Formats: sequence, C-alpha cells, structure tokens
Amino acid sequence: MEKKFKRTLVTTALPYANGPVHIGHLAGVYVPADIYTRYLRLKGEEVIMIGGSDEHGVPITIKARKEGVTPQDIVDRYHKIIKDSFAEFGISFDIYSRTSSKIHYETASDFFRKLYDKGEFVEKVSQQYYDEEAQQFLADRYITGTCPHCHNERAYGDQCEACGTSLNATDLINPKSAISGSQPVLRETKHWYLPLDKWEPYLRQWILEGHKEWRPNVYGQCKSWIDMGLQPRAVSRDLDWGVPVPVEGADGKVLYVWFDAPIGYISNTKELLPDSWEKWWKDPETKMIHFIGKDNIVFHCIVFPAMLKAEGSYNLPENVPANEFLNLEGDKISTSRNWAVWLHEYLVDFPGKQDVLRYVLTANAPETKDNDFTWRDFQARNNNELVAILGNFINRSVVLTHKYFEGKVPAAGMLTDYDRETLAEFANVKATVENLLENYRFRDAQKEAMNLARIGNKYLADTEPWKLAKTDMERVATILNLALQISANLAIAFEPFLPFSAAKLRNMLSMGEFSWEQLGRTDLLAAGTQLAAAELLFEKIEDATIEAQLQKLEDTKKANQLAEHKANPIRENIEFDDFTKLDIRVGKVLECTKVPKADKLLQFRIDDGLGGRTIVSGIAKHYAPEELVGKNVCFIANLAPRKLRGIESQGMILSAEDADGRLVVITPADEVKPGSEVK
Ligand code: B3M
Ligand code: ZN
Repeated sequence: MEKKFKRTLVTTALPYANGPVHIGHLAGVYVPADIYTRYLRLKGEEVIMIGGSDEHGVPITIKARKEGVTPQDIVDRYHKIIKDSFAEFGISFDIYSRTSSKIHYETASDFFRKLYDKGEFVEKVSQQYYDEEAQQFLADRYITGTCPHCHNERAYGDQCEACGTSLNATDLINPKSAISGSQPVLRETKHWYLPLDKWEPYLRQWILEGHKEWRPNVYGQCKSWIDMGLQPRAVSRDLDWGVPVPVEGADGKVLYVWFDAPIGYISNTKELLPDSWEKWWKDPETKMIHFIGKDNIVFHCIVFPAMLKAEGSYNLPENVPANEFLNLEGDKISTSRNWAVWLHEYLVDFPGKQDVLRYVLTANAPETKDNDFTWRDFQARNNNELVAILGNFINRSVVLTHKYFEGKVPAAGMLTDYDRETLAEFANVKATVENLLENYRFRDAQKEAMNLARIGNKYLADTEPWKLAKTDMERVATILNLALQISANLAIAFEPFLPFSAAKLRNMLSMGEFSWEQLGRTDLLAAGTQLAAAELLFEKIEDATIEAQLQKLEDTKKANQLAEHKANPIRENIEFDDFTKLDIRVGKVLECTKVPKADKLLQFRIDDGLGGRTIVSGIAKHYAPEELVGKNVCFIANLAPRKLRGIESQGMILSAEDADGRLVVITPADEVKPGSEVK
C-alpha cells in the first residue's frame, strides 16, 4: 500500500559557496526539484522547496587563504552569484538561505548538543598531522605528498586524483603542509564520532527492505555501503571556520561540514516558517524528498538519516532521487579545469533563453546513467523541437486566429472523426505525465508534454485550415478552436518545465486562473476570448553561435595545456651525444604477471631479439597483465640492472604520463622486429 501524505518538503543539495554554479548543478538537482515542486503547486498541494548555500568546509578556507581574504568574504561573494543564477533560471525556492546565518549556527549547535547530551556520540583520540610553523592541525586537503599506490607526487591527504584511491593523510609518503610547506608532525586530538554501526540494522531494514522503489543507482549504492559494514564517522574537525563544537574543552574545533550542512535544510525551513517549521519535519504526514547528485548519496541516505534517528523526533526522507553526472562535450565537468558551462556566463551569451537550457538539460537528464551535454545537441533540440514543434504550433494557431477571427477564439462547430481521434490522443496526457512526475522520471515526462505539441502540429498540418479559409470558415473555426485548446493545455503542461515560456503563452492566450486539474480538457478557452498579439516563444540558434561556444571550450583546453606545460616545463637542452648514450629498443611482451605483494609492479618477459629479458615496471595500476601480452613496447636496453622486490629488472619500459598521472605504454605504430633500435 502506498502511503498517503498531506504535504511535501522538497530539499535541494546546498551547493558549496566556493565557486559559481554550472549546468551540472542545474541538471543534477535544481531543475528536477523545480519541476517537481512546480507540478505539486500547480496541483494545489501543500509543498515547499528549501535551498541554500553550503558555506563551510576546507575548500572555502583554502580559497580564502590563496586570495588573502576571509572565508566570509569568499562565501559572501559566491552566495550572491549562486542565488542570482538560480533566480534567473526560475528555480522557485521558497527560501534560498545560507549556512553562515545566525539561525543555522544555533540550529546546528543545538542539534549537536542534543545528541551529545543523549550520549549518541563516541569520543576518540587520534593522531593527526599538525603544522608546527602555522600552529594548527591540518585538514586532509591541506596535506600533499606521494601516493603509496601509484607514486603520484601530487596526492592529497584524502585522495589521490591520479589513481582515484581514497587515502588517509598518514598514508602519504613525504607529507607536506600546504600552508607552510613544512613537514607536519603527528599530534593527538579528540573528536566526536557518530556510531553508524549502531544504526546499521535499522538502516538496512529501512532502506533495503522498506525502500525497494528507490532508483537502482541510489539503492545499489546504499546496499554496497551497508554490506561493507558501517563505521563510526567523525563529526568534528580541527578548523577555525565552521560551527564551533558546543561542549567544554572543544576550543579550535568545529562541526564537520557534512554534519552541519544537512541541518541547513532544517535551519532554512525555520527561517522561512518560524512558527510552523516543525510540522514540515516532524509530522509523519509530511513527505520529505532530497534532490541531490550521486556523490551525495551516502550522506543523505545513511549519515543524515542516522543523525535524525539519533535525535529521535524527525522524519526520514521518503525518497532520494539522486542523479548521475552530466559531462560536457565528452569530458567530466571540472571547476578547477574550468570545464563547464557557467550559468552566469550562459545568461550573458543567451539572454532570455533560460527555458532552452532547462529543456535541454531535462531532455538529457542523467537520471539513470551519466550523460553528455554537447552544444550541437543543444542547438538541435532548440531548432528541431522547441522551435519546429512547440513554437511553430503555437505560432500558427495564434497567427491564424488573428488572421481569420480578429484574434478572438472562434466557437467550435461539429467535430469530424479526425477531430475526435486527435482529442482521444491527448486525453491521456495528464495521467501519463502525472505518473512519470510522481516517479521522478522528468525526462520522460517532458517528452510526453512535447508529444502534446506534436499532436497539435500534426493536426494543423493534416487539416490545413489556411486552405479552407476561402470555402469553409465554419470548419476553420472548429480547427482553430481545437488548436487553441491544445495550446492552452500546453501552457499548463509546460509550466513545471518551461516556466518562462508557459507564462508568455498564457499571456498570449489571455488565460486567467489555471490548474493542473484542467489538463486534458477542451474548454479551457471560451469562445470570444480576445488573444494578445502573437509572440515567438523560441527562435532558431545559428551555427555561428554554437561555434563560438565550441571555440570558448577549445580555448579553455589550450589554456589548460599551457598551464600544464608551465607546471611541467621542458628540461634544459642536451647534446646529441647524451641522447645516443640511451639504447632504446622495441620488444614484444611474451608474458606479464603481477608481482606478489607489490600492488604497483608488473613483471614482464620480453622478446628483445637476443634471447629475452625480464623487466619489472610500475604500471600495475594502469594495466591488467593480460592486456599487454603480445604488444610491442619500447624499453631502455642499457639501463644498469637493478633488483625490485627480489627480481632483477633488466631495463625500463617507456610510457607516457598525462597531467593526472595516468600512464600509457608507448608502442610502435606498426609491427617491427623485436630488438629494433629506436632512434
Ligand atoms: N555542499 C556537496 C556538494 O555540493 C555539499 C552538499 C551539501 S547538501 C546538505 O556536492
Ligand atoms: Zn595514486
């Protein structure tokens, strides 16, 4: 039995206020949440949508330090940019606030204190890196060093971005403080931990038994976390930016950003509704839905629910429709590489075209797998769908009404069989779209709405009222009446998806009050209603506009290459004689195996044209042994032999290393005899 709820609380992930927002944010969280909320409002349901900026966390302090300003300066700057971008795109938050607000500090602090008083935390002392020069503990991100797995020298204390392994700062070889550059020392420090292990049986039951309807990607991630066994999680940090830990003897300690951020949903609800916020969080008849991206699943499905459960008086989410990632032109969106379409820039380049981006992002929403945004697809969807189908249909209907009926909705006469068939086709649009929206399938829902325009377009193309105008005005009146009724339906159906265009359309059709329930009806516009002047809803996007965007991305790529070159410049010139000292040869890989207990090393048997040799190479993270067997490789043949893990390595296999530390073995472009020299 599906549960019945009275109202819906929609929360949207709080973006970090350390940079502007891009299309990935919009596609992953804010457009789907906005569609859902607008739909519920249109149905007359009780709903609020909560948003805000996440203003804590180490990256913000790093950025502030780099720029020589305070963290508050940083978050003030980006909170404004982010908030403005969302408003421009019609994301209809009931409140968009921030976690540096007073009410949030109080709420987060009280929440921690309640758990503390109930004995819901465990205290643990651990060893953590301390920078003696800067006199402070170092967050994992503030420590760099060599990755113990792939030997990338630019690994961070929490993760190596070259091989993707998540690390503890104490795993790093040669750790260095990013603040002073000095070598940090280990010191004891006390922190509070939320014992997730205690909640494991509850979470297992609640999610794995109780919420089988969650998206497979969300359910699957939860299952694998729970099956791995949940560990206590530290909820405090040694840092001077954040909500202070509200207990004695916790000087210099703040709440971990992932502890305070989700409480931001509560603080922002309180700020919006100081007198009635509690019913939105504690009344079991409220349905809470978290809209987030896939990298936030564990915090919203496991950690935050455990916090709420530990507190004891709050509801848990009913669903967490997390999206996968949106890529840009085949590459991962990256703030640091500036590989993104920034919303504030889009607004300058495409003024008034917010709905176009909303449409394309929903049409391509990464609901079940990662998806790609390309400018060519953006252009095609605009020109072939928004302009050619939706815009064209509306325009024809309104223009013809002006032409033949002085802009007044004509009364319909007798319906033909074909008219009735058309009506039958769109009679079920409401039920279909509704069902898809209730199940968080926004891209299919939008497709169905578009189908309605397709039906209308086809109807006009088939009935050709412009040809009948001379002979049968009564028939023209019926056709246009029907076309205008379909247009009015479109104004309702598209309100959640394309709010700006839907408003324009309602204005054109002189529609007053409207609601979702009217969808599917053919009496939305009374005969005699005076339409406003026809206005184009969408316009064609030219090739040159798209090429300019592609050029912008090309320039970004070039700038990144240049920066990479600066970080890794060409070494000083050498003489030809220096080069000829190197004896590089081609060899064929005969065998390749893993070196036991060395997760980096592969052992090769190479046909070198001289009876064969053994080479040990540190590329195990990049290749499975069987991938290389039979390949021709290049190797240094006269490198003095040396022992690695007890195996004598007679040479070195050459590979290329990219900026991320990925290794790719060099192979000749054509088949050559083993032993051939490389010059
Ligand atoms: N700020 C992470 C993110 O933007 C984080 C979300 C908080 S939601 C409570 O991916
Ligand atoms: Zn690594």
